[in-house]
Amino acid sequence: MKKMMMTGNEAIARGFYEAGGVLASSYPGSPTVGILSAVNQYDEIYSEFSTNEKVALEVAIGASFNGARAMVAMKHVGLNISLDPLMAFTEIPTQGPFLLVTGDDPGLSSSQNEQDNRNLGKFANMAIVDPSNSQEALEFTKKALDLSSKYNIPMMLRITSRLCHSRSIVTLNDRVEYDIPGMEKKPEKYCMIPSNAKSQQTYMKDRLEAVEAYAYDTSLNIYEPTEDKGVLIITSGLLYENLKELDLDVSIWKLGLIYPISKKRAIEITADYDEVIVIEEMTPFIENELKLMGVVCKGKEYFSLTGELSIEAIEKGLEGAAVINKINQKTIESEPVVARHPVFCTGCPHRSTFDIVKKSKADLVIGDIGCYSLAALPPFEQSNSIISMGASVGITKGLIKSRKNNDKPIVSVIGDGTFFHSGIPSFINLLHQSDGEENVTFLILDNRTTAMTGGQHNGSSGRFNSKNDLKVSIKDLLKTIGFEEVEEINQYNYKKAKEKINNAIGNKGISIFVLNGPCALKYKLNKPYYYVDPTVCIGCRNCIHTGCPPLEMKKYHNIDKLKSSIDQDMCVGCSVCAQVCPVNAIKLSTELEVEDE
Ligand SMILES: Cc1ncc(C[n+]2csc(CCOP(=O)(O)OP(=O)(O)O)c2C)c(N)n1
Ligand code: SF4
Ligand code: SF4
Ligand code: SF4
Repeated sequence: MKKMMMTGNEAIARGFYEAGGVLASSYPGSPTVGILSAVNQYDEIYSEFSTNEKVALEVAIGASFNGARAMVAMKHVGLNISLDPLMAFTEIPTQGPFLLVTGDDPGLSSSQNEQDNRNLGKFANMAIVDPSNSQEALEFTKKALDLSSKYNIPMMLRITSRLCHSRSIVTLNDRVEYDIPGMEKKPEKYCMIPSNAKSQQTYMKDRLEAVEAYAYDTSLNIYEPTEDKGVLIITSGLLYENLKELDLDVSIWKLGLIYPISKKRAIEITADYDEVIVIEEMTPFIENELKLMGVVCKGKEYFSLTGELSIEAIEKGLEGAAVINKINQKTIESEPVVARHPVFCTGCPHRSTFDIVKKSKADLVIGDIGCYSLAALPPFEQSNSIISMGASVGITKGLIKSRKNNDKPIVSVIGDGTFFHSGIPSFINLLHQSDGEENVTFLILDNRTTAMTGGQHNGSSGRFNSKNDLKVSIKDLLKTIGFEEVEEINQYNYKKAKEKINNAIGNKGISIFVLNGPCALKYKLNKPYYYVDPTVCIGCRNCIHTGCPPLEMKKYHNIDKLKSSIDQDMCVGCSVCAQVCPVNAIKLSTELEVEDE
């Protein structure tokens, strides 16, 4: 049998392939973005990054209605915007096996919040599996689809960031094909009007009870008893692997199916022990489930409600619970990680925008989610709020409609990806709402990609999916919606962009600019480099304050004062530093070559 090293994300993709998956949809977001990229290699599966998570979910629902095996994957917060269709869909007995993969992010490695979607899975009456390694990610994907098929229940596979990205060996199997029966013509089942929906409530309860009965001796859960019946640890997911690293002589009940848990089995197993400790990240989900069953256990008394539970954190928690002294322990010490501050890439188009905004008279800058969120950090520090994708426009409206000193200028920022994801309704909500007294400058940063999540295509990329070309002009769209004045600006033309943005900030009314510098990384900006003439440089550091990585102050031979310099191997020639220099000390290398000749 073939074996391969795979990340958790790749293993889920493989599991879906082997399980006869037909359609996989997603919206990019860490940590699950890699699932769809991996699914893409399997020709048997139709896959798409949809416009947002709600649309992705709806596409997967359509395939499931058709009787096909469907999967939708999203980051944890994506589930929030999908919740409306999800809550109605999960009431319906599942036709085609359906799997929702949620990527939770304990420790917020790349998210605006920590959110434990096990609670949302339960809230939506789904059964939930929680794999511990890549092999389980593959197997649980297949098993979840089988359970969905057997019990007509929509399944959730919950995975966390570290497992999505870490690699371990998986065994591969062949794909199994299933018939696709087509959508049943049963409006009483699929039309969720009150009279139809009422009966589904009982059905949801029944099918969860059936899965709970299955959970009694499921192979998804592993019970590892030891001789000593002092302590039982109950855990799931990657934490099981972390716990095993401690090499403790202690009984473990590892749950793979974390909801519903078999009450009968939980009571039977825990009854043998003096003490039951639950180890889980974020909320006390398993702990509360057990307590509802009457099982006496402890968990969050010893383990943090926030962040990842590393091997050290588990060890510390078990020490706090006075468990670790009762058992022989092996301390693992991990290397400290050196923190690096995130910055815009070399030549990033967002750099000039925020340099302009920083030097402007803007009173507030309302940010949004994308690479441009980095503007909240040094050297720019230009964001007064960042909440969730697409929220900036609505928040801006709330501010202007509730302010007395309304003429204080606001700059409101949104990227193209975020505009298409959820910004459009907010712009419509703003239409014809201006009394001319407010002062808002909207900057739509159209870098023609969804850059922060790895450069996926979106409506303005010019290639929306692998088959069809699509280039939605944000300017034309906003004009069609009804905004009369929308202007495009080239962000790399710093001086012109600065003049227009400052002019808008200096005047009342709503101004909308689409700033259209392509993402330097995705579109591989690579122009002749710039260099600093130290004899002209006055050391003012204007260029340094743009934060472009090739720039640094250095000591030149025979010059006392520190002067700026550019690492020519790194510079991609965007010209922004040259344009902010007050004395034209930064010059284009091609000119240098001409001079040399
Ligand atoms: C609801 C939700 N889904 C997905 C994400 C992950 N995510 C972070 S930024 C981003 C898109 C950013 O694209 P864009 O607005 O074009 O900005 P860019 O990164 O290109 O500058 C996405 C999808 C998220 N934060 N929230
Ligand atoms: S990925 Fe693109 S948009 Fe993001 S920081 Fe880099 S150049 Fe800028
Ligand atoms: S020209 Fe200046 S700002 Fe642009 S990439 Fe080179 S060093 Fe950075
Ligand atoms: S902006 Fe110009 S003068 Fe100022 S430090 Fe940079 S190169 Fe020197």
